[in-house]
Amino acid sequence: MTQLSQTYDPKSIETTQQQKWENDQRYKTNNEKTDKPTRYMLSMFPYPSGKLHMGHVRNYTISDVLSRYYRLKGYDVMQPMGWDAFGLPAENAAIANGVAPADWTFSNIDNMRTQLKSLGFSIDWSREFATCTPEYYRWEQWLFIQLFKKGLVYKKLATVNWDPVDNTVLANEQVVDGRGWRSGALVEKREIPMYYYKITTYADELLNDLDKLEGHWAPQVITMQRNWIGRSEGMELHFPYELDDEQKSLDVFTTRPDTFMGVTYVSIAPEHPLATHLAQNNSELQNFIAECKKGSVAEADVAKAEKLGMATGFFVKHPITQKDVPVWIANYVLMSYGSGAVMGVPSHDERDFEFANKYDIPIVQVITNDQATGDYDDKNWQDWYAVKGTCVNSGEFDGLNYQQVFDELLAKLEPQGLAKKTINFRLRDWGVSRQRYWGCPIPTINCEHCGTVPVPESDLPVILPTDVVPDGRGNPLNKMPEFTDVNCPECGKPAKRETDTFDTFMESSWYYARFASPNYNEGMIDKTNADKWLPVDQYVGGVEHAVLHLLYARFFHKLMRDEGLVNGDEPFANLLTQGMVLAGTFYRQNDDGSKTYYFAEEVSLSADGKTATLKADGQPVIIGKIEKMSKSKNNGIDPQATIDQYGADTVRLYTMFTAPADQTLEWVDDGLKGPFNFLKKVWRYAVDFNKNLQAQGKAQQDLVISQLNVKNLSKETKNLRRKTHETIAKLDDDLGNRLALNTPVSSLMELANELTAFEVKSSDDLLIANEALTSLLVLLQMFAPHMAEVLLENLGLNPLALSYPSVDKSALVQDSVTMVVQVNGKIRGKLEVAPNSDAEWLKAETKKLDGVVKFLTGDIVKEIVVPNKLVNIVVKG
Ligand code: ANZ
Ligand code: ZN
Repeated sequence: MTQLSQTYDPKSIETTQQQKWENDQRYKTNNEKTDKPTRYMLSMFPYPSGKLHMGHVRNYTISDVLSRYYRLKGYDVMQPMGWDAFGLPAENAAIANGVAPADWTFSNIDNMRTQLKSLGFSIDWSREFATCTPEYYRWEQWLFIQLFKKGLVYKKLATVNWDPVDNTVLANEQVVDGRGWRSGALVEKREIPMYYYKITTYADELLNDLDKLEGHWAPQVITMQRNWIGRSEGMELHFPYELDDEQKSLDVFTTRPDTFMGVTYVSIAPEHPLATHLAQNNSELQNFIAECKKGSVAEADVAKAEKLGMATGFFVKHPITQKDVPVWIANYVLMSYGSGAVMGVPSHDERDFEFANKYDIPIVQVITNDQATGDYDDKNWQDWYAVKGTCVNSGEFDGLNYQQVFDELLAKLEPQGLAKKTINFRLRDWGVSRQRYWGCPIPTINCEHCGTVPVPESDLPVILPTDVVPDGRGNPLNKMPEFTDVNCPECGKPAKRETDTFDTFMESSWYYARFASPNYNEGMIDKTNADKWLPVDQYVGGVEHAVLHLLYARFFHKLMRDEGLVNGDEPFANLLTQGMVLAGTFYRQNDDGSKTYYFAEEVSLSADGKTATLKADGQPVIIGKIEKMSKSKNNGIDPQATIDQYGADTVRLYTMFTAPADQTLEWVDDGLKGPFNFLKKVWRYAVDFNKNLQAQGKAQQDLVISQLNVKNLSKETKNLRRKTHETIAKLDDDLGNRLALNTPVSSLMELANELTAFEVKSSDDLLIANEALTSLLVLLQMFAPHMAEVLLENLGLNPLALSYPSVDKSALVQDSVTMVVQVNGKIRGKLEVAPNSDAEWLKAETKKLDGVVKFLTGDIVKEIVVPNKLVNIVVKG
């Protein structure tokens, strides 16, 4: 056997190891039915942007450590990888560089695959797929057609951002300050037909099934799901009015019918039919409505926008007081929520309050409660607004609480058709049409005679042409008759193929299920394999995907379940949302208010780290905040450069060790030295250890622990043995139960410290040191798989035959513990005693110690015993 060098050189081992794993298909999933338990480990698959970033490294290392853990524990593990390959960046790159999105995407995939492989992840690469291939997206088209037939997909008009210069629809993020990002033209709103998935049909189930997620889930993720679905119980109330001699009523949705008597106006959305009607002969209202239609269509922007309104001069009747209530058109009322109309209660609703103050609308307090102190006025009204209490200034409802008013109103108004109990969801149906080239073609044909006709299943897939370079002026598919011109499948006459493509959230909504049978040609999912692997046991990804992506995937799972493709109600049993990777920033303030950011390596820090200068000119730069790594802040650390410098094992170890997986990780370049030195130390020790063994003519089979007489071991030897088994038990609990990935690394470091300080004095000692070393290396395989495996093999062990070490409980028992003895909080001695010794006995023994006696100079006022740790005597005088 060739001797390993004493110095740890990751470059010389890592690629060799990776090659070896690839050659013997080490991490290929066992798909046969076995009696082993299975574990499906999945990290959110990447968008192939071209390069890995540190967020990826952290994400995939987490799932890799856990995958390796379950492999050691004897599970059949599946850890796949693929590419979320459709999306806007490819089109933008095409516009910038004139390359076809397909070429750009596939060459990025090649780069990133190489990078991922250089990190030594135990991925089953035979399952790899990119979502932009027809083999994948055809099943998305197939499912669309099934849902279309079932009525779970429908078409309706929707408002989009329209760039009148480039003649193209813009995504919300392509609208910058109300203008098209490329043309700079003022963006307009346009109504175009789009396809919708009826996710609202599943709203109740999506909400209720959150209770089934009993595994590891961050509570805020569940809350975000709940809020996004946004179930509100409330009441629909009608305000009667007369228009053109017709009796009608304006209905509003409210969650606070108890504030009904505080209504001082009613506001309607600019798109509300009543608004349209009232504006017919009123140019001022028409202009105002047109004004409201400008700007972004994103709901978040609507919420932030300044509240604008205009009185219509029209009145409706309050059904209880019979008084006239003015109708306003307001930009903060969404047409898509409730009935597109709101009863304005400025005294108890924040938005109404802002609106009423702006337009001098009366504010009448109608709720009082004991929690709020002082009198109700403009300044402290917030104390009241969210709180349910008792009605005041409310006529017949005075003194009643929320529920009582609710019931009274219903009893009174429902028989007249003026009130109804309702439930509203904030969740909207999912608009899936995008006017983009680089996406999955929507499989429909538009026929003048037959309308929308789905592409027959036998004609699937509708293949997206890939030799196309978009120029930013509309969807290039529209200029390709070879794509658009078809005969209608129903009447046979000439028709046009749909050129819209799916929202790219679609591909990421079911990839987790496809991984179970990635090459299956007979259908979307092969049920047998899906049953073996689903649900995903552990999903890992960024919290930014814990709202929409998660919701859509949960929705798709239910759709596929109802299609008979998968079992179970939920796609993911556990979700670990990892924290962001942050780094420090350095910048200079420019005259125009902008900032110029510098890379950390361009800057020198003062000794105390409080000031910094630019190396280039020696002039000061400002030390900015520690922020998420990003291109715009020049604070991204390139994983490749770090791997080249330290090796993948150190990078993996560092990303796991530096912070708990679900918290932010503050990247400090110097921080890599700690884990690197630790690996060097283990390397050196293991190489020396093996040399010594060989010198003694010993091999692993001569070092069998069962031959040992444990009772005769020295205290030091017992301590090392205990440390070994404590570490084995600790990691098992950390990784298997607590999902803690940072503390295992410190435990391994502690074990390595004890081992390297341990002196081998007897053959028994050698057995114990060997046990400690091999356990350390087996466990270290999860974090630093390359070097650990090389060292294990060097010791003559077969890595394929190794499993998670078992804990010898008897090794955990301590014969004695060392307790610290203090007087008035200062250490004055030590006691070597049996574990869990009696407290009274301990107090007595303490007072016999020479080191202690001389400090017992006054009255003993208190004696504190912390079991197995400490005795503290408090003296006074
Ligand atoms: C009167 C009121 C008084 C309200 C009060 C709240 C507090 P959630 O809980 O999100 O369902 N609302 C109803 N339809 C709306 C629309 N289309 N656009 C904007 N706001 C609308 O919110 C329900 C509340 O949002 C409703 O209850 C209504 O204001 C407003 F002290 O009615 B409330
Ligand atoms: Zn037709």
